[in-house]
Amino acid sequence: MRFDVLTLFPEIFQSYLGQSLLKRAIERELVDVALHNIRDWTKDKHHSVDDRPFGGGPGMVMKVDPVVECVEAVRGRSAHPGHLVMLTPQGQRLDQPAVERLAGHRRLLLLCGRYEGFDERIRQILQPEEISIGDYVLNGGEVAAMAVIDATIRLVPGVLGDEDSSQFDSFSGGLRRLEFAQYTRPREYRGLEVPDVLLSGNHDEIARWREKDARQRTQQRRPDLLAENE
Ligand code: JDQ
Repeated sequence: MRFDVLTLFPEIFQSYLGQSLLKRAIERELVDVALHNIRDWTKDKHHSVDDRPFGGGPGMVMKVDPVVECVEAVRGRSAHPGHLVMLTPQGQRLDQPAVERLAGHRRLLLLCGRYEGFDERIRQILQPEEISIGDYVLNGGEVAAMAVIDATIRLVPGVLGDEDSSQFDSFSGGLRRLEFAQYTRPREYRGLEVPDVLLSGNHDEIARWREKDARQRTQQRRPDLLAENE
C-alpha cells in the first residue's frame, strides 16, 4: 500500500516513519510512504502558502493554488491516481469501519493543512474525502494523517506478525467491544496478583474469563458500544 503525504511540515513524519514496525514493512515493500512539501509548489518569491481570509477575521487560510498544483503533480507521477483524503475537523469520523474501507485502496494521498483551514475552492476542485480523527481541534492535519497511516497498515497483509493478526482486534469485522485485561510477569507486584485462572492452564476457563471480563469492561466504560451491537 502506497501513501503520499502532502504537508508543509514533512519533518514531523520522520521519527514516526523510522519506527521498527513501519521500517520493516517499508523494507519488505509492503508499505511505501512518500512525503511532499506543499511549499515546493509555490511560485511567488515569498513562497506563500497562506493568506488572510476574505471577509476578515482572525488567522490565515491555506491558499488554493499550491495545494491544487501539489495534488495534481503528485497524482500525475503515477499511473494510479489514488484516493485523496483531506484531514479536517469537518470530516467523517475515523472509526474501524472507515479504516477498513481506506485500507481497501492501493494508494492514498493524505492532504494535511495548517492555519485555520483550507480555501473552500480546494474542496470544490479536488473533491477529497474528508476525515476527522475526533471532535477536538488539532493544529494541523499531520497528527491525523499519522493516525490514518498507523491504523491502516495494521490491515496490510504481512505487516503484523501472523500471531499478532489484526483480525482478532476487538473493533474489527463489526465486532465492537473493549479488550479483556492482560497481564505478564511478575505474578505479583506491590501486592497485586495476576488472576489465578490465567495461570491455571485451563484454556476453556481462560476463554470464558476473558469473554466475561471484556463484556464487563465494555459495559462499565463504553456502554455506547454495546448499544451499537443491536
Ligand atoms: C487542519 C484548525 C481552526 C482547523 C488546520 C488544518 N480531527 C481533527 N481535528 N483537527 C483536525 C482534524 C485538523 C486537520 C487539519 C486543522 C485541524 N487545522 C487547525 C484551526 C479551525 C479549523
